[in-house]
Amino acid sequence: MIRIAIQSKGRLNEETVALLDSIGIKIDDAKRKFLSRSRNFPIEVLHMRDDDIPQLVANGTATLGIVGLNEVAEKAYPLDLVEKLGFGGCRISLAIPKSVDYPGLAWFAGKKIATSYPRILREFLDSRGISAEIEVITGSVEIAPAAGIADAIFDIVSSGSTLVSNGLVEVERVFESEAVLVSAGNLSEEDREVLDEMLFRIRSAKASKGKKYILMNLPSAAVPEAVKILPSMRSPTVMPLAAPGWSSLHSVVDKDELWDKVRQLKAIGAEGILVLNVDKIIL
Ligand code: PRT
Ligand code: ZN
Repeated sequence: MIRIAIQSKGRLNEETVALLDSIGIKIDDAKRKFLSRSRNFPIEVLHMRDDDIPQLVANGTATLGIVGLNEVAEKAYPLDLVEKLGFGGCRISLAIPKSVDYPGLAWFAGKKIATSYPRILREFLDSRGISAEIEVITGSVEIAPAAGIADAIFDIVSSGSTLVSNGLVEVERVFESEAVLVSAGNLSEEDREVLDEMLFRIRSAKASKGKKYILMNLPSAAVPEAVKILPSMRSPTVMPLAAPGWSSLHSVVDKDELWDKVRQLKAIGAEGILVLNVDKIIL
C-alpha cells in the first residue's frame, strides 16, 4: 500500500490535509497519530517533521512525500518531483542589514552568511564565483546579523515582514519554492495505479483553483458577443429561456478576470448574473 509522508504540524500541514481531503482522501486524527490509515482510499499517512520527509521517501519508509521544494533541494536525495502542488509558496533569499548600501552580489565576497540551507547557498555562490563563509544555524536565522553572528542571512521569505522587523532587506531572490509531491521512483505496478488516480484528482482540484462559474440571462441577439467575451473550456453553454428572445449563458472564468468580464457582459445587456465557486474541473 502507498504510504505518504506529510508534515505533522507547521505551515504545510493544514493545506496538505485540505488537499488530501479535497481529493477524497479522509484521514482520521490527522495531527495526533504518527501513522494513520485513510478510511476510503488505499493509503497510509505518516506524520513527520518536514526536514525528515525527503530522507524517508528516499530510503523507502514512505512511497510518497509532500514537502517544500526547498527541503527537497537542500537534502538532495535522488527524488522524482511528481507534481507541484500550488501552496506553501516562498523563496529563499539573501538579506542584509538595511544600513548597508548594497552594491551588488560582489558585496558578499568574504562575508559570513547565516542559513539553514547551506547546500543551496553554496551552489548559488559557486555558480556566481563568490567566496563567502557559511554559518549553519537551524532556527531564528534572521537575528544572526543583529546578534553579531553573521553579516547577512540566507533564509525563507514569504511576506517579507520578518526581514523588516529585524532591520534586514532582501537583496537577492535565489530559490523559488512551493509544496511538492515527491517519490523515489520505481513504484510497484499497484502503487503506480494508485498514484495515477491521486494525480488525476490533484490535477482536477488544481484546475479549479482561481476559477468561477458564471451564469446570466441576456438577449439572444447578444449571445455571439457574449461568447467572444467568455471563452470557455469548449464554448459557453447557451440555453433558451421561456421568455422569447432571451437566453441563459453559463461559463467558467478566471477569478482575476471576473469583474472585467462582468462589466463587459452588463454592457451588452446581461442580467441576473450569478457567480458560483468551482469545486473540481475534471480534466
Ligand atoms: O516542525 P517542522 O520541522 O516540520 O517545521 P519547520 O518549523 O521546519 O517548518 P515550517 O512549518 O515553518 O515550514 C514548512 C515549510 O513551509 C517550509 O519548508 C517552506 O517550504 C514553507 N514555507 C512557506 C515557509 C514559509 N512560507 C515561511 N514564511 N517556511 C518558513 N517561513 C518562515 C520564514 O523563514 C520567516 O521566518 O516564516 C517566517 C515568516 O515569513 P515572512 O516573510 O512572511 O515574514
Ligand atoms: Zn523543519
